Amino acid sequence: MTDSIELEQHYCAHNYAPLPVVLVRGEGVYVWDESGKRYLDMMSAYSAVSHGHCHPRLVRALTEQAQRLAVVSRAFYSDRLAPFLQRICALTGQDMALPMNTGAEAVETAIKAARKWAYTVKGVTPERAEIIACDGNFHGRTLAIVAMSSELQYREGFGPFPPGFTRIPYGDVAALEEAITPNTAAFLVEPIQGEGGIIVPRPGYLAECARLCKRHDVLLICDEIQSGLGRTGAMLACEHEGVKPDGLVLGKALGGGLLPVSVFLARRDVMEVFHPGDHGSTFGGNPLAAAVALAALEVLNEERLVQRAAELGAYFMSKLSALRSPLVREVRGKGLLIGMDMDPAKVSARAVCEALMQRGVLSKETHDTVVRFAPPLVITPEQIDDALTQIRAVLQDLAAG
Ligand code: IF1
Repeated sequence: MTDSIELEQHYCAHNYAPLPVVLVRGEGVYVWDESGKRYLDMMSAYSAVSHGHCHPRLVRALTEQAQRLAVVSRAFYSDRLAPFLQRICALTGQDMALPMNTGAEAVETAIKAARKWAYTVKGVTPERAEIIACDGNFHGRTLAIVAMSSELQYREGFGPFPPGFTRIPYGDVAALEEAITPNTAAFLVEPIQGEGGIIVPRPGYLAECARLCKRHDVLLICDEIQSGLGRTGAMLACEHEGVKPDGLVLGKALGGGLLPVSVFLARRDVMEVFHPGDHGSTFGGNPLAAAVALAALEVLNEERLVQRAAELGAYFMSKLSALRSPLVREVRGKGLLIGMDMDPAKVSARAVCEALMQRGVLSKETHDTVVRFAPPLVITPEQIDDALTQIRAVLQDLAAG
């Protein structure tokens, strides 16, 4: 075992079980370990590195801004925040934005906005607002967010949880209709569930939910922290359904793979429930994050990363399906958010990931059976072919073994 692994195991909380590889450098779709071995990154840090590792244009934006002005708090204006928020509102069709740092912080912001909108605009009885979420959701790790989780491990030992959350089966419109009450403030949903195992709902699901929410004056809030910013082959996954939500949460790739940037976006009447002093964050909207996020949005456009995700994702999924491995139950996903669901009676996703690591491909299992393939959107067809060569070999070896 290397010193780095021993040291990290000694000093770092064991809240993850990392694969036994110590990464020291990243460039584009590749990362290198301390022995100099190169790996093709099929994880992109859970879709935070859609632009590729250390994208030169983004590193330049980071370093130039860091030498000018980095963090001033929002006690003052800066010349960087408005251009970023203007661009992200134009790209998403939302009226206003509230900048935060991590995805969970932006989701918490959405929860607070929905509740305050319910009390002050919709007229819900004070302290009685309800937010509906889905089984298999993942929206972050804070106590209010984990209060919505159906994953026992995310909840065990962390109660008591704040009230006001209802959960329904994912993909079930009738269950949503059933769950809505006069106190319902919002329906919070991932257009495609990431941690839940790359679950793509049937076509029409999100659009029907949007119509239902409109009919009952319930805010539809889409968590696109993982599915957004081109990952599924559209700027936002909800665009595949022609849906414009009342609220939207973005994060991960918004920071260009360099630093945490997230944002809650919404209709003006929703965002205007926030008055000075209601909510905030030391680093939220700092000039450094805003400069990098604006550059990340520009690179997304200039390098046609959304179109690449659509074209290369379709190519990758068709080739994965064509492997016809007896170990694979299903290949599913959208764009370059792909899950290969393994038959647990035959092999674990962890074993596949460990074998892929030996062959220079880095991925991570989600929910025991699913191997996630979510490479940086800058990946080339040749690099996908290289990955497929290794994936095919691993599946053949494991099937033979
Ligand atoms: C972990 C995966 C999990 C997210 C969606 C909000 C957040 C996330 C749709 C919170 C974060 C990360 C967190 C990380 C593992 C990873 C993840 F789906 F991407 F694989 F857990 F579900 N909404 N997802 O995916 O954003 O606060 O982390 O910036 O916690 O283990 P964050």
